[in-house]
Amino acid sequence: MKNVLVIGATGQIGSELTMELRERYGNEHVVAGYIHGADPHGELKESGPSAVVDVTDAINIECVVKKYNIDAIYNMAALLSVVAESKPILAWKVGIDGLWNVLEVARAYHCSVFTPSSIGSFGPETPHLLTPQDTTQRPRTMYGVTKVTTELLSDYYYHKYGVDTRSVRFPGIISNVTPPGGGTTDYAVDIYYSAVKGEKFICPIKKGTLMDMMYMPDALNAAISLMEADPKRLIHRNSFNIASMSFAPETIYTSIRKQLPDFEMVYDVDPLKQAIADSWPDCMDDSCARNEWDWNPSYSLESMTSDMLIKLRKKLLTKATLMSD
Ligand code: AKB
Repeated sequence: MKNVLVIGATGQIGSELTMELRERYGNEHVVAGYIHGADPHGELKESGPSAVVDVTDAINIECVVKKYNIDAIYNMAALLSVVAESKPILAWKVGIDGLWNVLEVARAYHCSVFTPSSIGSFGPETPHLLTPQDTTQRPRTMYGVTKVTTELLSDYYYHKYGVDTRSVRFPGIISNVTPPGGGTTDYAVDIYYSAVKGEKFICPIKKGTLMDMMYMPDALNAAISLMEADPKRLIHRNSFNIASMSFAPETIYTSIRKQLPDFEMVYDVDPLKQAIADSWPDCMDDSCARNEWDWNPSYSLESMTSDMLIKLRKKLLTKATLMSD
């Protein structure tokens, strides 16, 4: 049986990834790695082992890998695109110095490693429509610089040392569990919270701005399926384009209005977020992922909207009931 360590297990993707891995591999086989101040709570804390894992501390990572006899590491620690622009040195330290530590430990202890890349690894010169798997990657953000470096360093460790590194380029991820923090695509999560709370949504991204997006269950499935894929079929490794839906703000707004006709949205464009969004693909070509490891997403915008609204209503109602007790 595999033993898995998730680094960044209390973050937006890490928290749900840890629970999904526990479901598939057994609770005791999946360690939730977190940093002080972002401790796990509730089910995440109670359902399985957890340990402090600071990605910038190689000895700390090594101790946890040794203690739990880890075979696979999901390295989810990173700063998102907007926050990385205001903290570029920290973004590099966590994203790249951290990755280097993970790869060195993986090399010594024969672990496989998943480290996500992103649509942020592309830049203004990249073809925006059906962005190819192998194409120009000259991002102008620090987030993008760290993601391209992640891809290159991960491939380097595979070719040079045989470390089994794998990665996907995540689109904006939409979820009803842990909110994202500091990303360009966060608006596509925030809009659902405003809709369910009955508040007017102020959209920071301009009408007509297309970006790839994905519902969390598909994102989790992508990461785990790639890690479980037959290595003989993989022509690419770091990193695969994956896509499921691409929309602009007015399209997600219309999708929500079909169920909540009184919901209102106005625009107040954030220039930094808009510049980043404009430099990213409109929609990626994910045929390599489909051919090499059978990637096939389940959710469309409409099915995601239905599920998000049901789950968020329930979540906010439970929260309100708990507060009134
Ligand atoms: C962000 O907006 O920074 C992230 C991403 C697309 O990688 N959600």
